[in-house]
Amino acid sequence: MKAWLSRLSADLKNPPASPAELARFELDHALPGTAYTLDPVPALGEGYCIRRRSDSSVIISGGPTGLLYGAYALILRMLSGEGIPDVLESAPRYPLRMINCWDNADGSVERGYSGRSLFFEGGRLSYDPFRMRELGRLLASVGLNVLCINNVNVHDPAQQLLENMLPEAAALADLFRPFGVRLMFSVDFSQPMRHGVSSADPLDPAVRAWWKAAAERVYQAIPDLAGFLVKADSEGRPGPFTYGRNHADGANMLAEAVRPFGGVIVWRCFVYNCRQDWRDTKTDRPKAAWEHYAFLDGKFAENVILQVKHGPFDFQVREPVSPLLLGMKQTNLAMELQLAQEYTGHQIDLYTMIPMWRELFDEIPENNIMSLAAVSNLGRDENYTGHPLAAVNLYTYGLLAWDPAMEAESAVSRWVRLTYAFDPDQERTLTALLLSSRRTYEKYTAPLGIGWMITPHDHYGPNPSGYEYDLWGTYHKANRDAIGIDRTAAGTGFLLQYPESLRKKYEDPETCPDLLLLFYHRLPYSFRMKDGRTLVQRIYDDHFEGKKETEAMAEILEALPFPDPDREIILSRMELQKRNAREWCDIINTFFRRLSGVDDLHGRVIYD
Ligand code: GCW
Repeated sequence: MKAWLSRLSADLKNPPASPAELARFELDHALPGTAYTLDPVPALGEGYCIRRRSDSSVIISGGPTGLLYGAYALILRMLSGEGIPDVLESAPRYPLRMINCWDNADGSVERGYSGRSLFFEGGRLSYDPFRMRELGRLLASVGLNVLCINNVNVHDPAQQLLENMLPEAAALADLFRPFGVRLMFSVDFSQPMRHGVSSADPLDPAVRAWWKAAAERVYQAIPDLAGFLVKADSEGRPGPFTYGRNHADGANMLAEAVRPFGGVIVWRCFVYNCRQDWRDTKTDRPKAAWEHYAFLDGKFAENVILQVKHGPFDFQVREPVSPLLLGMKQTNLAMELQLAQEYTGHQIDLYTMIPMWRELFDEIPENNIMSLAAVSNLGRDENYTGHPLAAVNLYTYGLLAWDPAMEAESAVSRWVRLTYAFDPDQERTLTALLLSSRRTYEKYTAPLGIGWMITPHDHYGPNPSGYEYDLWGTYHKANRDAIGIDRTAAGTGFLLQYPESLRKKYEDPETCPDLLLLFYHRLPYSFRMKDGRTLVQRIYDDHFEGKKETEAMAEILEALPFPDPDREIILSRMELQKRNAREWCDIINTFFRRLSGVDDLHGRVIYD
């Protein structure tokens, strides 16, 4: 079973070429016997309006892609048994709803847990056109409209996307076009230097000319390319800093090159010192993005979008919202999420993300961000997401990118209904399990917002001090009395980057939410939590609970009637998750008991 896709029955061997014709094609196959009219209203753009008439036929009005989105909305609601109200009007909140693939030209996928790349193999584009259409359908059915196909770390020969690989990339764009999905490419900031230009300095006229010519060539081949995605001056990637320029200089130079063609530059803000000395207590990595970008607010061209990871660190299980997403009012911002479960269980452990995303959206004012991006969890595996239940993250991401007010429970239960033919009790059981899975994972891994107690590099399984004496700026500084870094004004001052209301809430350990305590504060193990428990007891309790909940989840999954091959994959991965939860629980608890010398109040087993 391929997520909700199996509910769409039209054969994609030779689908129509335009979104509106595709809408008709999908409707005729998925809802035979339903009388409908497609009513093109260009002004509705990507939006649609579905109205039921008295004779129970329906009329779908919409712009060119709106008709397709309306068709999918109708089909999926009917097939899930949800049905439609008399009038259903909808339009996406964000114009760009992006998927960022970290696929390399050699066919590997950075942080990929679903098999090899869907697009590349052996240094060239290599794809199955049928699967590309299926992927187009998968994305369009939840309203996603931009697909960046290559890794932000642009390794050789991925630069060729702008050159030798361009004709094949144009053919790929043709496959996605009927689905309203536009391609995007990650580009290497130093690319002109491969062509005899002596620098990549954004203010050098030769560099500017090179990018203009490159953009012209690329847009001639793919006129609707969404634009370029750039990781610059980050983790060894080239960028404007080499030339004493700032990131507005760099981004605006590229923006000028793509502007005539309606393209955008999505510029990532994941910039920090990844060669920090652990002895250095002045540098505090979460402060980095703000320090690099906040002072440039208002200096970026109109077609630049700064893409900011949702938290100030890097996709940890729990982080506060990045202050940059709250602070840059004169700049187009995109929030970057990560569907790939890099730190969150490698698509082995269950981790449904929408409860976490809800917390983020509830913290960010409505108008602060204009686009969303998510790192892909897709790959060449038959089911696309490795773990069949990881597809819930792609589906709910699409729903949220369309409507950020979407409620977690209804989004997840819709996915369950579309994916499995369960009875209502089973549906509720699986929905509840998925919704609780993030909290469970959080409980058995690094405690209370401290992050980073994961095995270095690979990022699966526990290693409490694996990053402690390393150069990535991710330290917990646990000693026999206390743990954490003081990020208040009295400490590193990170909290000063927040608006006052949030700063106030977080700066006092008494008002700071428990689950973020160790992100902001250095606290003794004897610190009293709001419910009276000590910090260290809370850590023990969470870990024992996380392990127990995982065992309970395994029993629940075993009892649900998943079809094959899902059942086999789900149950075998659950065995691995149980082992992982046990390992985390025992190692983290042992780590804290050895340091603190404090026993568990309830006498449970913690190792010496
Ligand atoms: O956390 C790091 C990941 C890298 C990734 C980087 C980024 C694509 O471990 O694999 O590189 O983030 O987001 O650029």
